[in-house]
Amino acid sequence: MFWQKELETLNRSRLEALQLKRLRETAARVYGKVPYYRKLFKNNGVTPAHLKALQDISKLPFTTRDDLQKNYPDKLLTIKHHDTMRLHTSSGTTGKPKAVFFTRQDIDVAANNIARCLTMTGVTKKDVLQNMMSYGLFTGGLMMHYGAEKVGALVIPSAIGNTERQLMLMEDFGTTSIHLTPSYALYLSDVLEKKGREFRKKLKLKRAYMGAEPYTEETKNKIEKLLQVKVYNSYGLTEMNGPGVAFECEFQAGMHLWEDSYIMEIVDPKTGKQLPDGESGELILTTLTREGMPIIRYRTRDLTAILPGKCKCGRTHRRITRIKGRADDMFILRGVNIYPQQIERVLMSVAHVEKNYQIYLDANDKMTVKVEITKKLFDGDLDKLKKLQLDLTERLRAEILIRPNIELVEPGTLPVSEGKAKRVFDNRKIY
Ligand code: DLL
Repeated sequence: MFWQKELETLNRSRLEALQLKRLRETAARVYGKVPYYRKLFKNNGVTPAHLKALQDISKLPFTTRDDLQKNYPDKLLTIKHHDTMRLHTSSGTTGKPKAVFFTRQDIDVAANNIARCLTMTGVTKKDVLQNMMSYGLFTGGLMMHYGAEKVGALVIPSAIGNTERQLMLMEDFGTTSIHLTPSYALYLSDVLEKKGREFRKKLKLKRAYMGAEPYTEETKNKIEKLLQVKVYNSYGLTEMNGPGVAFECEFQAGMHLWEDSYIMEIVDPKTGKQLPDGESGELILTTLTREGMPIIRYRTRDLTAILPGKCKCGRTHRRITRIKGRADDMFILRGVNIYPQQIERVLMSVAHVEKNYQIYLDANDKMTVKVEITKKLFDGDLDKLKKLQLDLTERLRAEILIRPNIELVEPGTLPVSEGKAKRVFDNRKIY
């Protein structure tokens, strides 16, 4: 099923012509209205007039997470503050978050892309979609909500948590589709299993849209079996409107990325050089329809590849593979994006803690931080250690919103690495 058949199946030459037109408009807009972008363009010796063909995008500068943070809160806006309608921020950045503003039109385009995603997997106005992602600054709640409403489905904004109540709502209101993170899906499966087969038979559940975190094909298969649903992969990021950037269709052979809204490139994460379809590298995205805060060549740091060839569904928008990893050291734990530097900053602000630390993530989504204490404290009394442990736990919880286990270790126990230290030991096998 199609939401906008003509646009979704537009032949490649028309689609690329549309991309070029929109790229030129977007480049002219940021060049004319955002001093920071004008400076970046000038540093690259380029103006919007250099964009003669789609390939000329490689002449434009990249935008990084750092650029967004430097321009916090609103210096990348191309319009007046009062013409924006909504703010979302990305979780887990060191220091200030990445703030993204939306106009009415921007929200409408984002919701429309989500409507395409849901429709291609069979959702209609007869469906009931229970949105189990947090509502708030995170895009997984509100953006999906708007997209599902556009289709006309009944949306239950249940948000994450309170699993017994989630199951009650599913039963009472005949939920057919759920939207959730893989980590919450695993938890939900556990609770559902405990309720027994008879309870599952009462539910009308058919599909689960899963994203916001990396997960493997194995996890997907496991959840399909436990929840008895079809799981569709959904990729997106706050900087690019949140969910609805790329999504699996009914054939589930990669995720279609909506190329009339974004130009995608795959580059070598080290050199920034473009790679051909089929090769893995870092995904770079340029917004083509954003009014309030367009972003040029954004370095997502997500590793993937463009799948060559046509999809059986007839859509011409190319597909990307499941996300294969990150080009930086960010990890996502229970839906929260975390950078090791955040943890480091907290540890370094506390007395009696050495510079060396390690972060362990285990299969049950638990996080343990091993922290070396100073020699001086090690000679001291044990009560002091308990206090320090508690203090560190609380401070970290306030920073990353997750309560870690703190393991204090003797000075000199953690290996001192030569070169780049390995801080994160991810035993969850998610890629
Ligand atoms: O996670 C937006 C979203 C909400 C996507 C709901 C899908 C569903 P952020 O919090 O900004 O936004 O995190 C974006 O999450 O750069 C990836 O590293 C990761 N990510 C998102 N979806 C997937 C996925 C939302 N399907 C970051 N597979 C991205 C792997 C994903 N990683």
